[in-house]
Amino acid sequence: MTENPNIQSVADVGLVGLAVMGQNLALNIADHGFHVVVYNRTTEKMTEFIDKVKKEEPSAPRMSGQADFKDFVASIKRPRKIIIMVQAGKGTDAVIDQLAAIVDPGDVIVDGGNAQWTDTIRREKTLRDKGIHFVGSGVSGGELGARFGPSLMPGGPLDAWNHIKPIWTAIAAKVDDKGRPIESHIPGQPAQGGEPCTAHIGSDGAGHYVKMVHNGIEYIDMQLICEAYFLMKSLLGMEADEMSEVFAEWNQGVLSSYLIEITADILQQRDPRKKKGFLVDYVLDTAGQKGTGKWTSTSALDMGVPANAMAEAVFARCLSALKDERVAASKTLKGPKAQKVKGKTKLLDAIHDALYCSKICAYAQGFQLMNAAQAEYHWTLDFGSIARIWRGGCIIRAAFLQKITDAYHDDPKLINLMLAPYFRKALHKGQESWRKVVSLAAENGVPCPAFMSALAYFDGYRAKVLPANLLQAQRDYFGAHTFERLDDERGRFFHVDWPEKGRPMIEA
Ligand code: NBP
Repeated sequence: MTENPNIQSVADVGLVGLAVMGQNLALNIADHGFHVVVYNRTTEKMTEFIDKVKKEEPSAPRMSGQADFKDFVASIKRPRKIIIMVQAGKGTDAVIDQLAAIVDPGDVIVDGGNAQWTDTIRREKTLRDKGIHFVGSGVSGGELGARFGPSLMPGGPLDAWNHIKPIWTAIAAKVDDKGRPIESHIPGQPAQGGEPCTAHIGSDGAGHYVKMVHNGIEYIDMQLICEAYFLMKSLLGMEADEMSEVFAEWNQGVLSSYLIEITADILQQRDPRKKKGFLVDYVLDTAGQKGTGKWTSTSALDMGVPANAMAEAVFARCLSALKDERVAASKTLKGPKAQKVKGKTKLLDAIHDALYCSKICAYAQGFQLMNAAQAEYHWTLDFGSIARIWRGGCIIRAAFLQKITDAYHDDPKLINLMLAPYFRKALHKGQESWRKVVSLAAENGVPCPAFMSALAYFDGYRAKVLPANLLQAQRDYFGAHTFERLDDERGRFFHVDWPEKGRPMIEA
């Protein structure tokens, strides 16, 4: 690259993409003492950002902007470290192509967007062939996480990780020795000490895969909380502020998590427009989605992993989006009318247990999926470490994750989280209530698909016998797909000519 002689290579790191995530990540990096140079395709956004930083941010001396792409690259110290925070997909490819044409072998490009892991595998290989390091790093925690400490899931060559490790460990969320987040939301005064919520996940697309599963778990975690809320509302007639208190109380126990905390907060907010009632009761009941939940479920289907509850959470959003159809159907498709249930405290405790048991199943599915993916893509994933870096910064941060870390620490070859003694005990203790809640919901016509599929997963996983004998017989009947026999060794396949249309059965 022909460099502009007026540009000095002073920046420790460069960042491309100044929408909400890029701006916040740049500020977080500068807060930690690194000099960041930023670039954005639309130059005005960059100049506006730099002007604002100069006026308001304590880290301003460590932030600069460049309008010209070559000057931007030239202003970074070698080996260059360049973070991309642009729209996933075509936007990321466009920036990588621009960078690949001018950076040098040994430089490190980091994609912090929500890339699909297969794209990351492709990009890593293309850049490796040119001698350029590529890291696909999951960044979780939304805009606040990016600003004050996200959970970071980097994948790629170990060499590349070692280059970005000082920055990544500095800017990541921190947890104390009990796994509790240490937070500071004061610009220029980041949280001190603690264990950083980042670790090298594995080669090429491993980081983005794990981030995708994080989002899949986020979908089901949210759906389960919404079902608990809906049961309280439908079967106990509770008002939002009363439910807020229940969630706040649950946040002190085994369910303690960011999502339960924000639920308690949301439910107590009054409507700012009407000045009466609660805001949540005015929010239209249709949920959007950006695709990572769908990717997780598609990946589970591709690999034959029974992540039914995770998929259910995606379908629940799809069903919610059919608002007009649902309103019309509500007038013609009849079902039971939800009856108010007596024994409020007892039912609330049962909903709590149903939520906890379903959550265990959801996480079991997420980890089962990552286990299948590591075999498929030749990664070596450390599940204890993954749970550890999700304890702070990210949307699914929860006290619960420490128990997952402990479970994999005790048994690194654990094949399903439900089998770990701690979780097995919790499932045994909570299942009676869980079943009661699910049957009450069914009897009263209250939809709670995630509670139900999680329970079906639990019962299916622990079933010595399933009706798949009949299913396989059906397959052999119409398609000669063969079957194995209970009274013969595994791997021997049989076919019979079934007595279709009166023919006698012939063992083939
Ligand atoms: P967006 O995903 O909305 O992307 C906007 C940025 O991409 C702008 O800087 C825009 O530049 C740039 N861009 C686009 Br669009 N096409 C480009 C191209 N062809 N070449 C160069 N730049 C291009 O921003 P975001 O919400 O900050 O998210 C950034 C990344 O982080 C995404 O991959 C997202 O999925 C991921 N992520 C987001 C969140 C979140 O909570 N928002 C959380 C975790 C991860 P312009 O100004 O010139 O249009």
